[in-house]
Amino acid sequence: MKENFEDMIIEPPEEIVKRAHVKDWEKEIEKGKDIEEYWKKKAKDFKWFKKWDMVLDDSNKPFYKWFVNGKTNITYNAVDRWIKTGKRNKVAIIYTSEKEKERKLTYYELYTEVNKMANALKRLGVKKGDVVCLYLPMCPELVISMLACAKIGAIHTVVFSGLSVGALEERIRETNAKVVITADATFRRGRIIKLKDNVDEAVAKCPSVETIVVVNHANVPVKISELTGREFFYDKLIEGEDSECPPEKMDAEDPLFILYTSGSTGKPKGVLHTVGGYMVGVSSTLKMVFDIHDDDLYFCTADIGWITGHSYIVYGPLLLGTTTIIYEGAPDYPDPAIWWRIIEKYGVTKFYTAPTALRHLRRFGDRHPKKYNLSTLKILGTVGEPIDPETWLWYYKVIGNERCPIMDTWWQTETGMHMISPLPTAPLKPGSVTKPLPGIDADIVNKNGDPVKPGEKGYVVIKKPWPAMMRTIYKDEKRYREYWETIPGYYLATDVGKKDKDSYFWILGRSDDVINISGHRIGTAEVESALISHPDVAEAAVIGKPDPIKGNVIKAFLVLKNGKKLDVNLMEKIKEHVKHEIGPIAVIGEMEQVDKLPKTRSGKVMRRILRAKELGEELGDTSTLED
Ligand code: 6R9
Repeated sequence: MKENFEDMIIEPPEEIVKRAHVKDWEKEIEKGKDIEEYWKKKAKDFKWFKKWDMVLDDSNKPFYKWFVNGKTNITYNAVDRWIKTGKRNKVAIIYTSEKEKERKLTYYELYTEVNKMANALKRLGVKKGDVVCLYLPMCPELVISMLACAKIGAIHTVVFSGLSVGALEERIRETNAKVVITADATFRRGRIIKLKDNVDEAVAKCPSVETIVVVNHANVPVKISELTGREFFYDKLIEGEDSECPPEKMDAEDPLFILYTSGSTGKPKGVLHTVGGYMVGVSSTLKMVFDIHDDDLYFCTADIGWITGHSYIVYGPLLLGTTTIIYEGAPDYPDPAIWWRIIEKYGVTKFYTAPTALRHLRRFGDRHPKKYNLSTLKILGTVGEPIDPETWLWYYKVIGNERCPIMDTWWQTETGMHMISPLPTAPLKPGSVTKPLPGIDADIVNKNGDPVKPGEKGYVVIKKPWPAMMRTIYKDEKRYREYWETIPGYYLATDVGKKDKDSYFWILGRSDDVINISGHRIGTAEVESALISHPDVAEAAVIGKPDPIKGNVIKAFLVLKNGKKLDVNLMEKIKEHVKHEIGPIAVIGEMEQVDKLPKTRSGKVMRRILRAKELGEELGDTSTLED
């Protein structure tokens, strides 16, 4: 944290304040102190088939329940209810891509598409509580499939299309998914990435899968064995289905989706979210933070395969009746102006992206954004990792022309919704996430749970439950409890942060063994187990190494088998292997062969030592080191 940025205050533009839903930021935070009252009011914006009996049930901590006994349906609220209003013919989704192809769906069209798919899923035998795995590129069918699942009460688990066979298989197997919906292929930087082939390979070892549905998305020929009655093309499947489908009356606490994310140890965790609280939390934070109005054109560049896409490309915007853009492709292809061109073309008003993309695009110079009319922009957002003040200021000046407040939103897959973030009417400091949102009680504490002094580093905790919080880790209650029991009573986010003299929060990074690469979470354990599954690798330890664009890359320390030497050839093979097991996001920047790894007496690899040595830092406490 640099002193000068702590003292730099950027006041909100008058125009923004005039229009804002929340005029007085501090007052709203005050109002949010009574969390039950605050979230109860927000819940009134939705259709409930039956009203809840109780806002928050905290009788069985940390298994909190929200809107107890309330009955609703998130798809009904995101789609159905708009077709009886003036939004009926409003564009709900604009799909565009690096090929600059376009497809638009109005709320009414989305309604009929979702209903057809929901009926098709029912016909395939999918019932309330069954899991459907979605392994799809950024395309309208992904949104339609998610909403169709939610409409009939099936639980969706979206697997990011950049993940590969190993990761896909693990997720299908753990969730016992009955149906997998995929596409022939996706494209990135002009390259075709075949998805159906990955599904074939993964599903071969997954007996739970009864049906595979394939979207013909990229016009790539695929093998499909229609004769077995097990594989269908998406278009054929929904052909002739009824375009009406009544919404399943879901309990507020019924599961909505499982989304896997990396943790510090072991396998990725299946974060489970439920219907009612998620709906309320996600849409009301989006409305506050991006100040959503009916005339907005909203563009979030995340992938729907991650939580940002779930909450703030699909559910949040549709629950507010907004037009949301889904973009398929890279930020710099066919040229580094593609996003700026999209902003100009559609007149985007709210733009939400990640620091890694901004750092990358900034490198190409100001001439790309300067070529396009970005004057429709009103509010900008960032998420995924800490944003350095220099990149923040570039975003503010060059993209926002010093007119658009930047919402630096801190949150996690587990939190489901924004947690620490300014509102558009807040005075900003470049690089700070400002303060916990109204209705959120967050703090920076030491390991005993006591607040630290201003300027001191500590752990980010949430002291009270919030509606969109995860309800458990799928099939692993113990790991869920760890979040709330490491510092008893508080939710431990495993991030390190500080508060400054004005009580503004600054997030510094993870406190666990999770590496943040271009805003993607990768667990050291996942990468290590992928490395060890290579036949020539005996032992492996990985650390995150700072990288100016990606935030971090992986450095792997390897002990090899039978006197093997780590030459260029073997390095390539190992990299390919990790790519196959996890996916191209697990970028291995460097590899080093070592004779042995530093370990504790109990045999745990001390990554801290490796990291300190690598980065030329103090080794710290080495008393537990075995050798
Ligand atoms: C939404 C999302 C969560 C981790 C989180 C933290 C980092 C996210 C941030 C941020 C600093 C921000 N993170 N937003 N760090 N400032 N505005 O990214 O979810 O993929 O689960 O990652 O990302 O370290 O713990 P997820």
